[in-house]
Amino acid sequence: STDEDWWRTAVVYQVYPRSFADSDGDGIGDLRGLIDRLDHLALLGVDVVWLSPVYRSPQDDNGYDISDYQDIDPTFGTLADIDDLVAALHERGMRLMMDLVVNHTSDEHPWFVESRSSTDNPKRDWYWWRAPREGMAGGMPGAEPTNWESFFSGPAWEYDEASGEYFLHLFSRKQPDLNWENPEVRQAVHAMMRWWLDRGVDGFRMDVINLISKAPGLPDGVVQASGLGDGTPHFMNGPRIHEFLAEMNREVFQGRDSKVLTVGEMPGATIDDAVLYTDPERAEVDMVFTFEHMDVDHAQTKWDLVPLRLPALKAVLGRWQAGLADVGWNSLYWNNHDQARAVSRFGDDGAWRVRSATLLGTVLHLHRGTPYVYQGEELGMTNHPFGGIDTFRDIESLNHHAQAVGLGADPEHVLTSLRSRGRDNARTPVQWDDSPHAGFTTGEPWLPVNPNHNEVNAAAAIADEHSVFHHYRRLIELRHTVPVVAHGDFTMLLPDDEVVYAFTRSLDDVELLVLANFSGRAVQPDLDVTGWTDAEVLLDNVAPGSAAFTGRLEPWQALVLRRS
Ligand code: ISL
Repeated sequence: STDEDWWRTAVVYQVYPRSFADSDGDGIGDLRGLIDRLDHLALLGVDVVWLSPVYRSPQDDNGYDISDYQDIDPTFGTLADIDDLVAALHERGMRLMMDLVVNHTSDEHPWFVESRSSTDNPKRDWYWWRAPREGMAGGMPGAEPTNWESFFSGPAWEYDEASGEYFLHLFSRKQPDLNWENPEVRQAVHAMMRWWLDRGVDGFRMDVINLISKAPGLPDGVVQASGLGDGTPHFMNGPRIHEFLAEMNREVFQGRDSKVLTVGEMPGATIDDAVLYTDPERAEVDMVFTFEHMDVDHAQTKWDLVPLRLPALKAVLGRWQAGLADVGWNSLYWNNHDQARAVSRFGDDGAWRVRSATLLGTVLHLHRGTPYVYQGEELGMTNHPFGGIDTFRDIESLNHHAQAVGLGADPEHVLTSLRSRGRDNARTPVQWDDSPHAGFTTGEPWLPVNPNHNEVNAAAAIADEHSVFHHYRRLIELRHTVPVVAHGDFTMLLPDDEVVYAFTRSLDDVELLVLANFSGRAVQPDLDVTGWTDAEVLLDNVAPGSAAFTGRLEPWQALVLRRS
């Protein structure tokens, strides 16, 4: 692979700084805490750190509401700490990818403060301001300019008494949407991005970037069970999105000394969209985060739980592998700061925690694309045993609970979904050791540490060669050293099997067979295994490890076989 293509063999590690490591005892993670723990990441072997937002922010959505793009929130540290982080990462051969949150700002950002100050302020048009619906008084229920529902429950419009107009917020009311139709907005964002690259950062993860182009006229959406409209057809992959991304690429990334790594977070992007977004010839972004595989275990909304059916998961991931085989590139993830812990969601976080966590890692990391590891995933961290609503902190969960209970839902039922799918599951502190707050902080952690940290922690995992940590370390090493893992063709096998996830990878004369048993009982995969029973076992998550494949898989066993 060429210099320009280094990222095709890379593995990215996501740090959610609030929950990673706290250096000053205030109970909230910070940049110094991260810098002090970089040896953990170097030992794991990752190439890139994606850092969730550390910019100045009122923290309404834990930093995804930014009030100054060119400063660090005092909770996390200073610009000097970022410079130190970049230097410390580069020293260890790793790179830094910043979170770029430019669909919206905080309502406390000076741009919005000015925009709100009067209808003829020069920045008025930097956001989406609209009069109340014809013939209705502003602030009355139903007077919102469109019927769109916010991602965080309730209407996507907030009434501003002073000017008698509404502003659009697809997320919380403290996250007003920027108006990308206005060229000054785009230029201001580009300038800010260049400033970060000049400072030494290596890439951007772009928050909900496929929502930045809204359909002119802002049409109403189809009314949902909530009584509000689904606006997504009018702002997901909107009319000017490709133009905006190509322009950004031209204005910010081209002509730089080293390649800037980019990944677009894109809810609602189809494979066809993703081919366009990630076609290198079109020069938009390197890869996108799809949400399709995150939707397989829920019904209408993420809160309507349905059990995982393995064929549905395989169908989605298999289609993305095939769809981006010739043009474009996949990103691969089970976890991030918005999702429940994968081992609790798709594995068995009880008796088979280590087995199922290592199985999930094996399946994901043997796909073609760039794998992302979310902090704690490499330790097999699990969902947290949340209690009542007062134990949750996340605005998405709190708003959903208030709305659903307000509409008459059974509170216990709502809590069951929150406990299983709430974003706080991903946000409990990283478990470093078995000390009282798991070595995360000397103070009171902002969200409690999972009680299982006595058993599940980094110190214990590093000391145990059969741990989830060392399995992930081996997976990352395979991607770096075995070309078929990064570059080989992908073929899904047994699409209808409810229990076995099986596929091959091939490059030149080398072929891999990956077999994974998603169940707690031994199985015989329904495959013709001729030619595989004497293949080399490249990786096995069952200690002490198979000498050869016998045709049978142990509970939650995952095997990688190689022949040439
Ligand atoms: O979490 C979600 C579904 O499980 C989504 O509603 C989520 O908000 C969406 O995926 C967008 O996420 C990103 O933008 C949000 C922020 O709250 C998330 O943390 C971020 O990843 C608004 O900036």
